[in-house]
Parts: sequence; structure tokens; C-alpha cells
Amino acid sequence: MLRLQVPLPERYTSATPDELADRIAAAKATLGDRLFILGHHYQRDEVMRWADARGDSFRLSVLAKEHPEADYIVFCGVHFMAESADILTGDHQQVVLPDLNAGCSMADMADIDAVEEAWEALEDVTDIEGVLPITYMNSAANLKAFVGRHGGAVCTSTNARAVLEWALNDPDGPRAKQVLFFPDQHLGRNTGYQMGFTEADMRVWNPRKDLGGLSEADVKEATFLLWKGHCSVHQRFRPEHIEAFRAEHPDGVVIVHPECSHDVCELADEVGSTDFIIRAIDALPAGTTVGVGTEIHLVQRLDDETDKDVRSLDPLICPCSTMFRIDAPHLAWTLDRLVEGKVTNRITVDPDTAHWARVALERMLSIT
Ligand code: CIZ
Repeated sequence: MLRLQVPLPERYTSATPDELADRIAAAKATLGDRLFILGHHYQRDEVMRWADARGDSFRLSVLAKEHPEADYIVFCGVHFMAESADILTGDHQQVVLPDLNAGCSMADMADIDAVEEAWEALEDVTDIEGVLPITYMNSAANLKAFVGRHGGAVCTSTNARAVLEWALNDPDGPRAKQVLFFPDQHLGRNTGYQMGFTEADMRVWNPRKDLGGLSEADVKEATFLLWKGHCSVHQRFRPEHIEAFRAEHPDGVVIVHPECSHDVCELADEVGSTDFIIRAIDALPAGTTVGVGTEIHLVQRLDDETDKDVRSLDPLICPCSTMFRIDAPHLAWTLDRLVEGKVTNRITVDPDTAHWARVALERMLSIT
């Protein structure tokens, strides 16, 4: 998705780290409680040190809502997260993304046109009343709204199983025979396996092909239609990484994120969201060596801030390149503009989209 970030003035791009830190500290002091800076777990330290709250995308949006005194929510994360914060916060609160080019390549793998086309194609070959769309939190607001309009729900990596059980296995009778799950095929697949489904129940929907590249029989047979999307960071982790870690650290513990592929998740000791990974590492005995399959800034922070030896499973280490766009110069520039009374890079969601996206988010909350 094209978003146009204006180049920063030279006084930011050529400033030293100390000069930037002074600017940010001064702006924070001036804005006081009117400013609330959110730092996603995958942010770099030069940004994270200024965050008033750290967390995953959903938790941060809820925290922004719980701080109505903050007129300005500066979301150090990516675009879909800032949209979610705008949806959940009050009308008087303005959400700002320090770099408009901080998108999410996985979220961009499912856009509203492709999802609407998929839905129409499904209508032609299967009983659409029996299909529920479920979107991962990591998706654009208009996809959350699509899901809200069609009776589905949002899920996070923490509650994906609860949401899919609600859709397919409710004790009072399943709500759907099939789910169209987007944009991350791996979270959908890993959760399906956890629920006892098998590969035979799943098909990958390729939005670039007619009928998702599937036959009519495939579409009708599948319980899970998994959108062909992935996270470029988590997809890098391979079974060989786990084998190498175990060979070097036979007593070590392997924890990976459910956006990793199924063969990786199968070999791990534990699988869970960023929040889960943080809690799981906290619960381990001091000194444990932990091999983690998630974004490198979180891994390094866990190594620095806990008494465990925390390492990335991937020796080549791949940061989330879009998260990485948010840096101290962009944060300093954004805050200086706010001090001048100019709100730059505001992220807004139109009222109708926000309404239906909220419906899908509230459904998620009522389930979990
Ligand atoms: O939703 C988030 O914040 C992400 C990207 C992952 C997670 O597991 O929390």
C-alpha cells in the first residue's frame, strides 16, 4: 500500500543520538499527560526507551483507550496498529504514526478488493451462510470491518484458538462449517492443528488465482480456507535452526511464535504470542538458555532484561524492516510538531469502517 512519508528536515537526519534524545525529552516534558507514547515489542531500543507503555498491538490500543487524558497517541508500531488505536480511542484522541511508511507486509497481503473477490467466488461454489471470515489483528481496518459485517471476528495470536472454537465448535452448535482466515496462513494452520484438525481439513487460498487456485471440491471440503499470507520475519525460522540450537544447547528451551510455519512449531517446546513468549521466559529458571523464534528486538530485550540467556534461533537475524522505520529522528520530528500544535501523520479510520471493525473487535472480546 502506498503511503507518502515526507522526508525529514536535515536537523533531524543529521542530529546525534544525544541531540535527538534531548529533543524528545523536552517535547515529552512540554506535552505532559496530553501525550501517550506506545511502544510495540518489536521496536528498537532508541524508540522503546521513550514509550509510556510497551505491549502487543491489541494491548497497546486498549491502553490508549484507558488514557483518555492523552490527546495525542503516538504509536511506535505499524500502520494497522495505529488504525486499531484510532478505532478504540475516543473522538478527542488523535493517533499519530511517526513514519507513514511503517506498514506490515503481512497485513498488506490481504487487501479489501482481494477479500471481497474471494468472498464472491466462494458464494458461487459453496453455501456462504456456512462460512465465517476471521481476520488476524494484523490486518487493515477495512478488513476488520468486512469481518464485522459478515458475522465474523478478529483474533490475536493469543486468542486465535478461542475465536476459531467459537466459530467452528461452539457447544451450542457451530456458527460455521468453514472459515476464511486471513491474512496469515500459519497462524490459521497452527491453530487448526491445535484444535485437532488435520491437513485434509485445510486448503490455502491463493488470491492471485481463480477460485484461490482450488477446485470446487476442494473449496467445499475445506474447513479452513487459509489466505496465502505470511510474516516475512517469522517465516524465516526453519527446523534446521531448532536442530542446530538443540545440538548446541541440549538443555535449552525453544519457544516460537505461531506465525512460524507448522514444521517449526511442531519442533518447539512452546508456541505462543509475544505476550506468551515474555511470560514463558519469565517462568523459566534463572540461567536457562532459550532459543526464540520471533522478532530480534524483542529477543534482545528479553536477553538484556531477564536472568535467562535468550537467543534468536536464526543466526542471520532478521528484524521487522517496517517496524524498523520508526527511529529516534522520526519520533523527535513527530513530537516537535505536536509541541508546535501541528498533528502530522495522523491515522484516521472513517466512521462506518470504524463502526464495523469495532463490531468485529467486540465479538472477539465477548469470546475471550
Ligand atoms: O499483534 C501483535 O502485536 C503481534 C505482531 C504479535 C503478537 O504475538 O503479539
